[in-house]
Amino acid sequence: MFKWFKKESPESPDTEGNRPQQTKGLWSKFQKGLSRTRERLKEGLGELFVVERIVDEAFFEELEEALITADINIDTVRSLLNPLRLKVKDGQLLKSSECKRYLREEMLKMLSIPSPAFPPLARPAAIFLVGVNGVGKTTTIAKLAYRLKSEGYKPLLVAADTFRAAAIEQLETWSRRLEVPIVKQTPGADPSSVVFEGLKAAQKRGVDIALVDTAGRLHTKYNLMEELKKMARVAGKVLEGAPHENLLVIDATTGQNALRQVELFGQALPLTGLIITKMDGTAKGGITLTLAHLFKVPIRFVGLGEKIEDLDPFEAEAFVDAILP
Ligand SMILES: Nc1nc2c(ncn2[C@@H]2O[C@H](COP(=O)(O)OP(=O)(O)OP(=O)(O)O)[C@@H](O)[C@H]2O)c(=O)[nH]1
Ligand SMILES: [Mg+2]
Repeated sequence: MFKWFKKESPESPDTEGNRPQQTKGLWSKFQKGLSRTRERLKEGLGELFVVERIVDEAFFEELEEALITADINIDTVRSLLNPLRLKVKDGQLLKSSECKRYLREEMLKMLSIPSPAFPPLARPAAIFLVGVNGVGKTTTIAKLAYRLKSEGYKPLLVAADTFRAAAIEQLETWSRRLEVPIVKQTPGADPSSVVFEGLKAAQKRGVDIALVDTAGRLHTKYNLMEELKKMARVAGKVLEGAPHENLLVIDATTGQNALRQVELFGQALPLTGLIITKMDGTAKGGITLTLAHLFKVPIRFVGLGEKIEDLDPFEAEAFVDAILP
């Protein structure tokens, strides 16, 4: 069975530097999906890494500016460059190519946050997807259900976004297309009651993973965040330890507002990971680094397109290779 996480998959290149076939696929998807961020960085970097030179403070300042244009925030940029600046201050002569190699390593360190195995081991496991409006929660649930099903797991969709009839219909459409069962109630029903019914059904039907779709909500709306907490409490009453994952979905095109979203959703629920969607449509992929740096919440998946197979496990090395021109 295909393993989703790097610890379990043969990710390292062999002695000739060739990557295994499966990893090559992931690398090229990241390359393609993140091309706009890479282009933006390339423009910003200009000649910085083209002509080999010994780096100085002026070089660092230019590099700083270039990284900021890809939506990496200033604090993150400084922590990336600090170790390099220190080397130079200590009198080391650093070539621009070495600087690039160190930068890559610093980025990798920043992104390498230990994350639990996916899917969680509990059976059934309950996974909540939460986030503000339109970030791609429902689509991502469908993509996850597709992945899980093709891995031989039995997923179940729980339509706990009862806010709009269209939201339930959207999930129903996926349920039919993917031939994955769904638990739903009528529009306007209490989302916690759908969670209760959904997780009970998951238990009864021997489902492996219940994927709970939640309504988009503004992180600044107190009542909506309280509703989310209630849904989580109800889940915990049905299944021990549930929700086993609270995944916050972030739209990469959002930019720096994502920071506030992680902060406030994180106050409502213990976030076990982030899913960053719409990486393919933006030059702002650098936000990924800032989120990892400031919150230390692992990035679990990235959305690299609109198709059902366009959700990939986050791979720090593939990401860094894809954004650094
Ligand atoms: N290009 C691209 N589009 C995406 C990606 N993920 C989701 N989308 C698109 O984003 C739009 C919104 O997706 P939804 O899944 O309905 O978002 P949502 O968070 O469930 O929205 P609400 O339930 O209204 O809060 C759809 O048009 C999706 O096709 C992605 O990774 N790349
Ligand atoms: Mg939705």
